[in-house]
Amino acid sequence: MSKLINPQPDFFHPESEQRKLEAMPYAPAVAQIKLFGKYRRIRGLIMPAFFALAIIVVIGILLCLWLVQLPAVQSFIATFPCVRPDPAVKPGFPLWVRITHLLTFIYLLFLVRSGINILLDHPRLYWTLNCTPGKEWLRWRGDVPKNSQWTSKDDSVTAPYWLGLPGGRHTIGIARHWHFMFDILFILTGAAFIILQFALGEWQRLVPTSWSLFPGAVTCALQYGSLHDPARIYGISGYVRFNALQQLTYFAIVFIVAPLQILTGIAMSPAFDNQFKWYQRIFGNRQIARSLHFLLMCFFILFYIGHMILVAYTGLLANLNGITLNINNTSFLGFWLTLLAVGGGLALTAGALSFSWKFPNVLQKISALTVNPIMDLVFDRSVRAQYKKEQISPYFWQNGKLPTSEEWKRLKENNWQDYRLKVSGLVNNPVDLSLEDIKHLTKKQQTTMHNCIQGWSGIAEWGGVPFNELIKLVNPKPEAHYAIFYSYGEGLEGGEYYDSHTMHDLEHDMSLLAYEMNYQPLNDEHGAPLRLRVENQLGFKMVKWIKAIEFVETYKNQFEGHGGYNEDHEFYGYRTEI
Ligand SMILES: Nc1nc2c(c(=O)[nH]1)N[C@H]1C(S)=C(S)[C@@H](COP(=O)(O)O)O[C@H]1N2
Ligand SMILES: [Mo]
Repeated sequence: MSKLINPQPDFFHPESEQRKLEAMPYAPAVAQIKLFGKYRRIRGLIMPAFFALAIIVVIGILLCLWLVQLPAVQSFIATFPCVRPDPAVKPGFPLWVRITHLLTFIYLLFLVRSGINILLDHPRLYWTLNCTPGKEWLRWRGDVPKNSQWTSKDDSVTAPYWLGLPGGRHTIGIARHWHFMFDILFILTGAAFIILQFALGEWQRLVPTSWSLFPGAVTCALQYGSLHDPARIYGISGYVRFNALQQLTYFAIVFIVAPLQILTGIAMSPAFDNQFKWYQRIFGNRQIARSLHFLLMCFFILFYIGHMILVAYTGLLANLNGITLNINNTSFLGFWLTLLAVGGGLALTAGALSFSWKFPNVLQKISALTVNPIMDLVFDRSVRAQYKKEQISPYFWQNGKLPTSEEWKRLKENNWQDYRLKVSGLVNNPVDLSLEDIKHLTKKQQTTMHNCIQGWSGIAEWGGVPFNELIKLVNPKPEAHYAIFYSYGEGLEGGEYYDSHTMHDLEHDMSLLAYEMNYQPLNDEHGAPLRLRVENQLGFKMVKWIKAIEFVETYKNQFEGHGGYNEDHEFYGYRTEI
């Protein structure tokens, strides 16, 4: 098991911001939204927004009070009641409803907390496919300094412990394990809920069966807005059946918002997008899907707040007794049970957080055993998509620390004349290739989308030698199952950067050793003189500044044994190309 790296809080810890400041030009951590073409600090907008909301609420209430006494509105209310009895709806909340309700709440705690971590790893949201700084509509970092080596990892913001899962340190690996595991539970539980609803003939409580629900919901809004409780007016509480507004809202949450959240989540998957290029276009592109995924999360949070306010307003104790124990009285039992559930849910996420930092490798393994097989069923991870020259991104984020070794600098000074790519290990014909040798091999060019695990993507043209050519040249032995790529560059926490790939991925005709990007020789930031392109994989597996390649039977005895630098240090999954 790899040793635990000290968490390095930075969001609320100016010291490590200071560290970044010393290291390079500074993009400050500050939440901003683009309004009328200019970035504005969210903090400065909170008070105005709060006052605006308060004014809207007051005006809304006055408006409703005025409206409900108009004769025309009164006849509308009489024609379209907020709630009417329906013998098809059985009163009360059966056990399976109460259990799925509770579980979904707990899942959402995990999903929101880990989702915030994932979001903040690339703390910028776009409406465009190109992730060009300055084009974000929402961001938690300032401008990217021009002509600097500000990398996407420098750009990541660390969520505090109380907020992120796991807060306290930049590590999207652990956050993804939690997020994906709970995605699966969320989907399974949601599916069970929907199936049970129909199988047990209880769907009438939720699924609208009449258009009159819509005007009925307007009546409910007028009644709530004029500070009346429809349950009292009609003598039918939510325990017996939902009113029109409740029914439409809950229906939308279960049948529209939650599925949309799942669909936008899937649209962010590079593997899925490679396989079904049409799919991300449903939402526009994967960055729009990412923005929508975030907005839907905000919607869930706002819904939860509104839901709790109304639960309290319409009879807190009775409501909580209904949804916890399926009893319709005003004892305090349901209230305590609800506090227990909320506290318990938060305690579970806190436990998960501490587990993450104590046993990151156990989590990595659990995720590999649960998430991977399911993803294998759903995704064909081997498909790669090509793009057109016109689609090349004007801005392509850089990631990883530029090599600082004397050796790399010396080679660069001499224009790579002395560069030798050492290819060794389980091969019949080990070779040392100069850059010229490599350029004399077959050249292949392709335009593809690079997807960094952190959330950004970029389209670029890559030119280089198909990896198959190298395989032909060195003739690997049958027991060679992986190739390890060593870099001149160091990882974020020091030590050699490396990663490994399966022969299967490397044998694909779009796997390249690239020496060209966008029709130019590879520049320093993007991996000079030689980098890897394995187009069905995420960015972190595309080792830059390649020093040597070794064919091996297993990666398990290399470094920490998880197959790559980020797998070792940030606990990424091994085959995580979803
Ligand atoms: N040697 C080395 N290679 C690396 C990295 C690194 O830190 N060191 N970062 C990886 C990550 S996380 C990404 S997203 C891509 C970024 O490639 P780019 O800088 O050309 O965008 O490089 C990958 N290759
Ligand atoms: Mo990355």
